[in-house]
Amino acid sequence: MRSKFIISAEKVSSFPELGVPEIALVGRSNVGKSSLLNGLVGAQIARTSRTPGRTQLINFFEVESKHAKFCLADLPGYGFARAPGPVRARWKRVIEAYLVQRESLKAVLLLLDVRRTVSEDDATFFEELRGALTDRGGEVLVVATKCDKLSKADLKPALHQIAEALNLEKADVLATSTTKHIGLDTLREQIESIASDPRPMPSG
Ligand SMILES: Nc1nc2c(ncn2[C@@H]2O[C@H](COP(=O)(O)OP(=O)(O)O)[C@@H](O)[C@H]2O)c(=O)[nH]1
Ligand SMILES: [Mg+2]
Repeated sequence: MRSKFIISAEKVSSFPELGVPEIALVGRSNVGKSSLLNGLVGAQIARTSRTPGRTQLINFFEVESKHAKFCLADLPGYGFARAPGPVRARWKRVIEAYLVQRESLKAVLLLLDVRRTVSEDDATFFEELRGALTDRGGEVLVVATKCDKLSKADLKPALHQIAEALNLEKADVLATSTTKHIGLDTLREQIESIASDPRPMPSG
């Protein structure tokens, strides 16, 4: 799989026009977005960090595999409690502009830390995302991250909790770990299948 960093953009006018289907990663700061992106493409192209809330930009990466050519967009983390109001408000504007105006967007991966209880904010955000995506023929994939951090006995109920909070079937929550390479092949296949779907996106 070949991958390369394209651009960091903070406003709609700097989003790249790549002419390929796009899949975005969203989730709270520190949930593992950049790590998952690196795990999916098998290269350290997205910067990971121990300091939450640093990326306020959308980072675009172009990926080409045997089966598909697509773009991955690493979105800034949402919901960091310590961020001042204006920062959160700005985040919301950037994300909303992105979701509404990004015609090539085919799917959003919503990442949730498997150890955290899904909050009402998370559930609301999921519903909003799903509404925005299904309106345009896209989809939201729910990805539980850092599954290596729980014992086998604790993992099952944790995944169940996520599914229940979002009104999903258990099978709709994909368990992943970048450190233990869990779920990455499955997710990669799902992304490639979405990216190579010849059905055109509804326009407008
Ligand atoms: N144990 C474990 N740690 C992870 C995993 N994914 C990410 N991390 C760690 O979580 C921290 C935040 O990851 P990062 O990808 O930068 O999160 P982002 O802010 O959502 O982009 C880093 O210290 C990563 O090494 C995982 O699957 N397992
Ligand atoms: Mg990141």
